[in-house]
Amino acid sequence: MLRNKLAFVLVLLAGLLLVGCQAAAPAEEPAKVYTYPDMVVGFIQTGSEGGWRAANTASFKETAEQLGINLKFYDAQNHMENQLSAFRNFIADEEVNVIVLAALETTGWEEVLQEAKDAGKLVVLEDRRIDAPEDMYVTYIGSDFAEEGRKSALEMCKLLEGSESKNVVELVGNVGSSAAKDRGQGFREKMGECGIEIVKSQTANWDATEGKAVMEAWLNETTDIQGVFAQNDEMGLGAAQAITEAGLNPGDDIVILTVDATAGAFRAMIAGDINVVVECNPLLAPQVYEAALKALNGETLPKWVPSQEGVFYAADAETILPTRKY
Ligand code: GYE
Repeated sequence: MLRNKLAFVLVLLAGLLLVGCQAAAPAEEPAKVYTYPDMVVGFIQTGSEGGWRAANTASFKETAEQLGINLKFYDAQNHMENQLSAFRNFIADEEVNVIVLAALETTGWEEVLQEAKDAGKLVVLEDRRIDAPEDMYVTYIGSDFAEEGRKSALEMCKLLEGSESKNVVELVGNVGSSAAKDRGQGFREKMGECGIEIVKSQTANWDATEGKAVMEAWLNETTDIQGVFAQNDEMGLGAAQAITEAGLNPGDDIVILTVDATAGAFRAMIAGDINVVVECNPLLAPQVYEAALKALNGETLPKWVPSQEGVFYAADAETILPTRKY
């Protein structure tokens, strides 16, 4: 009898204790569900080096406005040190919860990425990939630049079909960037399929004026050039000017292939100066903001979401240009 009473008291005590603890333990705060207006994005842009970049910047500014995102935009004017100091400023900015980076170069990021991680800032890469461990950033949203290079070589093969020699000159983007490295590597992977030889290769920093100057210098040395592989539209437009001023016909005596597909390249295709354009999509903001919001709400994302892109030909340029957004 006594034993039963004792057992009952013990059970009662245990029960009270449990209730007591639960009453004492504060109910766990439900996790905050972030919405776009909760996002404060520190955006580090490369600079403003041409049509593609202008479209990319506009995509981020306009989409942030539409979604009610607080965007702190920084233009690094194509200086890596500016990007690094802006990155640290955004880490120190308590308001900022997401840092978006368009990296000028692939290397030099691990230290600041670790600082961002320690400070609880999410980092999303847009446009350009970097060489850093994947666990140091949420995801990379951008193009398959190597694939753009491979496509460019195969299209150049078609343009030079039947040509006795296939001497191609390459106008390269800014040294150290993933876009320049990967496009060049992709082109070299496929150029052997039709015996293309890269006889000259030099950076023109994505710039029309520099593209013109570099092409002028090459044409002063030799006119035994059958094709130009310009890693972006602006450099190709500069090369076309130099070819014209050398008394040759761009798009005919020397074929030109560019990458990006901005409106300027379409107009040059219509004018007959450029033959083929490989697309690179700059309108990445909606995907980037969506990814950042998912990550803020605790979702794990694939590390790379490649953009879908096409190839455009001079013959179709007039019809397609009116449909283009940039
Ligand atoms: O091709 C060029 C720009 O990173 C994909 O940068 C981008 C490149 C683009 O300056 O026009």
